[in-house]
Amino acid sequence: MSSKNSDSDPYAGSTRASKPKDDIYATPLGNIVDFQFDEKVVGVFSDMINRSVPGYSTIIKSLGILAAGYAQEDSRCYDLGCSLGAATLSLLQQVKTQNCRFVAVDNSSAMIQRCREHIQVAGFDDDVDLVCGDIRDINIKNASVVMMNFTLQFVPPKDRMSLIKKIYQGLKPGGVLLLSEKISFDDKQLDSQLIEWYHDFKRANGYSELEISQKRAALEKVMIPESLDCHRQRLTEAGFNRVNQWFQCFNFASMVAVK
Ligand code: GEK
Repeated sequence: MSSKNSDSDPYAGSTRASKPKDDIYATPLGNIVDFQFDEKVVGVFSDMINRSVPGYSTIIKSLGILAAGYAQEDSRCYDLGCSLGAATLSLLQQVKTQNCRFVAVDNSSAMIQRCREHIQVAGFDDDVDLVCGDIRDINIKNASVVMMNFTLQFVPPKDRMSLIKKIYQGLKPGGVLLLSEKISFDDKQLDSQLIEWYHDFKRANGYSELEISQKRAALEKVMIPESLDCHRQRLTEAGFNRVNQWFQCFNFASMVAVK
């Protein structure tokens, strides 16, 4: 895999590289509807995720570096819940293994459309299969790398075990699942403290109290965080040999699970 885009910005070169500001929750909304990855969100997504996920750009860059150590010849690398393709682009820039096929999946057609533009502008369209579909329904096979970068938290908890088992089955021996999630803490005091620090992070990034509270209400039923212990137990029960946490900033964590 040749590195066609050496810039640290995964979307560098894209005509859509500018980041329109996320002001979706800046004015009072009478009725707060459940959060959706629709056209409106897609238009501001790059700004939204960079200002809302602590360590996001570090995680994206690190995913490429980690994946490069696990990608196997003649295998597939999956990005489940790819959004605009930031993690896929990081892998495309870092993975040098021969005959790797990249599969990026998202169930938001608006995301997939914009992701396609980013992949094309970066010159990687021949290397990536873009799938608009639910990650609970797709087949995973011959995989050496599977990424779920802040996606599992949007899958209903009752479906998470079967999804993790499916990923495990689709991975080759020595393959890896790279999982990032917002996390909760069983200790209520600690949980509240981490949420408060996280809100401080959002304030420092320019979000108002109104934006923070309205977004929180919109996500309440849609994004369900779990504890690190819960993730570890599920991954181990699914069969993963080694589970390690490699990153945490406030209540956001990244794990690596090896088959
Ligand atoms: C990144 N990984 O930039 N099937 C397919 N896609 C889904 C599903 C599902 N069941 N549920 C949610 N999504 C990205 C960021 S964002 C995280 C991931 C966030 C998709 C959804 O459409 C969205 O694009 C993505 O998962 C979650 O590294 O916004 O906090």
